[in-house]
Amino acid sequence: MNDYQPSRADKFSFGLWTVGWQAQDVFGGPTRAPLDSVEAVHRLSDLGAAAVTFHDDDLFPFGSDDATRDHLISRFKDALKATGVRVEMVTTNLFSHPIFKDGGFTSNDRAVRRFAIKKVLRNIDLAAELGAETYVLWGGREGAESGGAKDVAAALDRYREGLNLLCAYVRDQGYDIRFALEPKPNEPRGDILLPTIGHALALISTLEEPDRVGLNPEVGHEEMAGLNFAHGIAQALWHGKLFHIDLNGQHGPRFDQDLRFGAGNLRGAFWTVDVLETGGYTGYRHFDYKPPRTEDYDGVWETARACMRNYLILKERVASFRADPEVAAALEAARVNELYEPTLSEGETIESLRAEEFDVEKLAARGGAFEYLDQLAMEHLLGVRS
Ligand SMILES: [Mn+2]
Repeated sequence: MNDYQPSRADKFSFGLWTVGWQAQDVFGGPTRAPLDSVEAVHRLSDLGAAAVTFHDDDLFPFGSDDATRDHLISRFKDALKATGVRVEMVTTNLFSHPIFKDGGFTSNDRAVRRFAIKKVLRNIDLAAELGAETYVLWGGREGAESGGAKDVAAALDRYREGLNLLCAYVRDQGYDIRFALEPKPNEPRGDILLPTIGHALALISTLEEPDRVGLNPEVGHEEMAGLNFAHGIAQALWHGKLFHIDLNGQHGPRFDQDLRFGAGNLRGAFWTVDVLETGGYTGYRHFDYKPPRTEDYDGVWETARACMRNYLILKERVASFRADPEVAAALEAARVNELYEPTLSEGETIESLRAEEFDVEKLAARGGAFEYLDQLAMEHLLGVRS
């Protein structure tokens, strides 16, 4: 009997800002007291997480003097050492302080852009010191509310310039760090630059060192735009660009809900786990969610436990779907395997294809047999087949 108890080998990871979110929102102040990063590390370790991640400002307040910063980093390191929890990813807060109200890398104000890059560089040094292999860039404030305020082409020039600078810095320092861009369509800005996986992939292809930069897609961010997350990460994997992932839950197009993983679009979560477990992703299963405002800290730890438990339950359900002989037959009937065959045979010329006669009516009349296959998936997800 699977007890869905996570172990370090499952590579579950949490942002300090997730369990540490004090639950302030647009309409009201915090409902929870601040959470000490040291306690977060210990509690997540007890629950079975393997790693934590953070923004610079999660660990030491914006503007901390060096002594305060060093002290807070030092006690955090002690907690890592005591628990065996590691830091796998680090990121920069370029969105909370008012200086970033028009963005960091793409602010119209050149001095703000220079300050933003300086802030990232200092935190990359810390990321390298802590052994993080991924550095995430979420440009939540890179965008606009109105048409005339942002020249998008110029903003993309500056975005690219910033990324090229960071890549050169990491190369020159010899750091073993890759960057991962996190797309989001809107919120906090009215319209954010690099709104989807596809937009971000296109920008990466124009960089001086594209191999150093990939993606950190987030479930809710794609689903806010009505997109299919499993398809998005499958394409990112196909490009060799799924460097990291943010797992959470979302109920379709609306504000960013940041629910625990498995809540919201459950069928989407099933196919997401299917892609991660069968598509060759070897990175951390990172949760970026917000325990709802209704919860006290008992509720917070329950959501963290549930993120990992839901992942392991879905992993088991996906494995049972993939191992079912009836599913294998249904995949065959749905011609899913035929898609692996190249459309032209080896050595075949386009002339033989042009010479071929097709029975169009017969081909058009063929059923796909996709619904039976999908029903089998649903029944595995619902736990009535094993
Ligand atoms: Mn995220």
